[in-house]
Amino acid sequence: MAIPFSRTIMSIGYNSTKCSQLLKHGKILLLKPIILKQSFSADSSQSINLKSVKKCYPQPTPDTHPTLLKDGEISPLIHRNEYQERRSKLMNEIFQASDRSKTKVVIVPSSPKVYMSGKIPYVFRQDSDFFYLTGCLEPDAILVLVMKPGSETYETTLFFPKSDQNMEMWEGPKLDQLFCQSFLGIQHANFVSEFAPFFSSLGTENQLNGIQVWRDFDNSCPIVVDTIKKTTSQVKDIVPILHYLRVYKSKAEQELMRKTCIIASNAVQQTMKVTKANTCESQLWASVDYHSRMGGAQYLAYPPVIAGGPRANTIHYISNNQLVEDGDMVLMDAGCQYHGYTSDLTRCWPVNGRFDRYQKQAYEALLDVQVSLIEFCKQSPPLDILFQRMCHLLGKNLQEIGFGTDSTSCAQRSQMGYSFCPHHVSHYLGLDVHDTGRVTRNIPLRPGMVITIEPGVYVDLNQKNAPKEFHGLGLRIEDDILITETGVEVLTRHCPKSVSQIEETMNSQ
Ligand SMILES: [Mn+2]
Repeated sequence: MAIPFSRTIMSIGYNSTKCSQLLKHGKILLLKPIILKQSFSADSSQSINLKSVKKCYPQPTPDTHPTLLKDGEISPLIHRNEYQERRSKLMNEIFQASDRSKTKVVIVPSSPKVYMSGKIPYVFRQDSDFFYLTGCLEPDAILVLVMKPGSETYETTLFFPKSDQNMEMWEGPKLDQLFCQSFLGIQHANFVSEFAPFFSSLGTENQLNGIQVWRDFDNSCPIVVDTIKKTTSQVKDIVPILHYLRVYKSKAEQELMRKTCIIASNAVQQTMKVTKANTCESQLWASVDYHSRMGGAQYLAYPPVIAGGPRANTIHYISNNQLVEDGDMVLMDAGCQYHGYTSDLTRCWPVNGRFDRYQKQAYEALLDVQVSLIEFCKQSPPLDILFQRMCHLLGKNLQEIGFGTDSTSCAQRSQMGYSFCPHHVSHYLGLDVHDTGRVTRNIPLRPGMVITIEPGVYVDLNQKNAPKEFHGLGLRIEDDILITETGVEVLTRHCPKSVSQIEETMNSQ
């Protein structure tokens, strides 16, 4: 999914001193052992045999889903210890960034349940920051981490909604204290109704101005906002720190990213094969959705863009309700979500299975840019430098196939590249499609980051700067890239990309 270029400008503008400090913290995290610990041993929670006392759980466990989860895992491939480590890393950052004489309180709510009408809920999607810290899939809960002055440990509490027999009859098992402590490895668990009294008691104990609150500003959970407003005005945003942790993927997360990219690559490839003239874009949507779910994904990560012919010039075209025609190209931008982790892939192919001369020329000019940029990632450029390079390379390649004029200068070529691709060429990828949006795009790429590389070329029907044979053509090629110690790994490499691979796929059974 392409991201508007204007957001990049905003991210450059975002307090660069603060960003470099955070980056420094990011480096510390990678090099320095974690000093803070949750103030109880994870082993103590494991001594309770959940299986012996409880048969129904609100989310998959190794008992109920042994093919999905190994012992100790809260979500596929992510062990309870990794979730605890993430919380400790976060508190380590807070410890270093705040006044040590104050009680530090970190509050991260889950997503609320949202209804489309009456009692009909939307498909629930967990808040990415809350999921990153807990692995918990339930709505309307609140995670609270408290560190007292002078202490090098912290206490963890999960507040969860009270349920009853009637609610569980309709909606299934809900969170309870035993599940929070034994399965999620959270130290204390209590009802959401106890959140406000708990918070007030911290104030009484330490005097109101003795509390430093760090809240998730991206999640305006009313209970949290109202409670804090009444108690203290010293509130900071936890999101930038969390995003700097999330931007580096652990080994387990890298494996999940591999998996989600393989599923999406296959789903797009299968959809190429069923494309023919007069297929509706919505049917191609159904195909990519079907193959993603059959491949193990839970659902598509975002409304896909499936655009036949000139509709590809609408960058976020998601109506997907027209027929694709013989002689046109189709652009598909789709990705799936695999146990929280998203892929983001774009391919273009000719509806009739053969590129014509001009489609091939423009496609190969763009592909050359995309491949060069992936190679350039080995030099660890920031995303914004990748964008500048894209403008230059795209302008040069387009000039070679007749765009602009022969006298177009080097600077004008970059400007021309930008005019034909007005969106950014890259964003971070992970739990969110446009992942860790509070991390600037002007820091060098480092091992563990996952990014997209997605140059495009959009030639509208009235474009004066392009030969008329290209008018109406809209193309984008997008891969997902893991930055490794030795270079790059193209996670979506299994999806056909060259002209010959695409034609071969479309003309095989
Ligand atoms: Mn994208």
